[in-house]
Amino acid sequence: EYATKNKDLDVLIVGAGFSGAYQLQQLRKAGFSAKIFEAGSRLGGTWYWNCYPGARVDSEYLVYQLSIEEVWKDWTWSERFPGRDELMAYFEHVDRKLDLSRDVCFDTRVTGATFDISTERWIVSTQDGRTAHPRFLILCTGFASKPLFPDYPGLSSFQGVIHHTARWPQQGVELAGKRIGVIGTGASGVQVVQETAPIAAHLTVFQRTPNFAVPLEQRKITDIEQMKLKEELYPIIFRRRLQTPGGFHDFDQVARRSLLQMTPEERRLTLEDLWGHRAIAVIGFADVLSDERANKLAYDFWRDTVRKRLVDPKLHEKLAPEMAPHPFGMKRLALEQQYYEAFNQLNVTLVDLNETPILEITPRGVKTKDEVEHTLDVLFLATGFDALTGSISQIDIRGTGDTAIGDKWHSQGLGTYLGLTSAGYPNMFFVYGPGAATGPGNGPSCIEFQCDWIVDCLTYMRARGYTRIEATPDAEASWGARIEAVAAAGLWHRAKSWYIGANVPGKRVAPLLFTGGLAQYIKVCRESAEGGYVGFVLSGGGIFERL
Ligand code: NA7
Repeated sequence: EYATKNKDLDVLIVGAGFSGAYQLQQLRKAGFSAKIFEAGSRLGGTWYWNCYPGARVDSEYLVYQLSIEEVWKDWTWSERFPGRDELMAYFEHVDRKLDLSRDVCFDTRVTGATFDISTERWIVSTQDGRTAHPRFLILCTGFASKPLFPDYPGLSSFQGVIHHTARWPQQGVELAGKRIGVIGTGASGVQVVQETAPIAAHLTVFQRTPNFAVPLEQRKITDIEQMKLKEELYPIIFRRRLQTPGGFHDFDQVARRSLLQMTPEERRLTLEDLWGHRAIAVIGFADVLSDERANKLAYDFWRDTVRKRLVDPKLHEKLAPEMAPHPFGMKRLALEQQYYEAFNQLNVTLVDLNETPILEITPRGVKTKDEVEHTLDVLFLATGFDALTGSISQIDIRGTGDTAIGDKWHSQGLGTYLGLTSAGYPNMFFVYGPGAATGPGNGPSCIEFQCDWIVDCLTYMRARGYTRIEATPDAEASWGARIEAVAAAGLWHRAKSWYIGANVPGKRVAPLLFTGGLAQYIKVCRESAEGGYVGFVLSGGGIFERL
């Protein structure tokens, strides 16, 4: 049992998704000892937990993978946007290639961590009573690991099957011929709807805000394509994805152009063309996320396109309203496959929660304000997450003061330096969490950069005999101000999204991400490192005991 007597552990990683897996591999390569504590039973992170029917990644396979050659050189993707099962198989492949599991404790949920000033090590505790004493703690907990449950009365009285999408049973639930309900129409809700509409006896969709979903444009990947990628293109794509705002490799064409400045004809043709293969790139135009008029042009095109797909005109205003309830793209756009066509089916009902809010969950189903009881066998809670900060603050983490990090962020607002660290919590890093270029963009791009940055930092410390690193409060304050300033240039504050914490009742509303784009984010992080870790205090006279 290494975890009880591991005084020589350099790093404990929490979480074994994309970040944890890549972080472990890169730390090993650099000669650090590292272990992972993972709450789930397999590798996969968000893909382990989100096993609801229809779960699928909405980043293209080209960029949504690890850049490690051993891994990609003999892995074959089947679809442009892989489904959950394929992603889980990919993680098994990653494990076979890199032998990660030998350093992972599965079914091990980290509940607390305290920094011990005398030893300059973390004391990490788990739900089942184990502890670890690493020099460094790296939270690879992702942006969406704390589900958000609605607080409707009677939730526990429901006699059918009820689960949050991110806590769907691994063994699945029989759905064919069932009366199914879905609360929430974010990316998860949209996927559940399009997957279950064809098989449900009846599907009732409880919608509070319409999703501005755009076509996914799925297709099979050919052998020739894969060969070409492996022979020459993958390394180029992996380098390229760090140079773009969203961590994709091909948005630049769009990013340099202004939607507003195009002639109506040019705009029309450009958008039509985009819709055929890459509709999501519409939020990449230079002005769509920042200029209200450009944003409206994008919305109007989207609305008119969706309306053409809806048979019943009464659905127009509900699914694609004349006036957008919030600016286009300020809540994450889902990528859909026949989502709108589902509402043309006779067995699908849309309940608008603005007209008829949910009063309570009853043993038989969902009761709305019009006194209708929607009887159901299965109820999906696709209600999202306490995103970004929740993944970290659900762990009782205490640094040099006695303040849990969640309390710090709740009372003072988000405090991170570079979205990698927080002042008062030495030797702790987080990946793909708050304060970084976490979204809206491609996960693995940001993740790999951050993990590499952390390994470089630890290597730098080891070479110079430092045992402690901590962000200064000043550096944290100026990074916070920069996040605010960059976000203020966009329209983000005008939507109640998880990007700003507005989806969680009672949560402080403020930008939780660096919205200046990945390339810009990387530049700032590199500048700190190249200047000898500007904004950090490094200390400790000793050397790493083990090395
Ligand atoms: P999201 O995107 O946060 O969506 C949650 C949905 O649930 C959204 O439509 C919410 O409506 C709705 N919601 C939340 N609470 C309630 C209550 N109490 N009643 C009714 N409806 C509610 O989460 P997802 O899981 O879909 O996606 C998360 C990310 O994962 C996604 O962005 C991708 O990056 C992958 P609202 O809009 O707040 O009115």
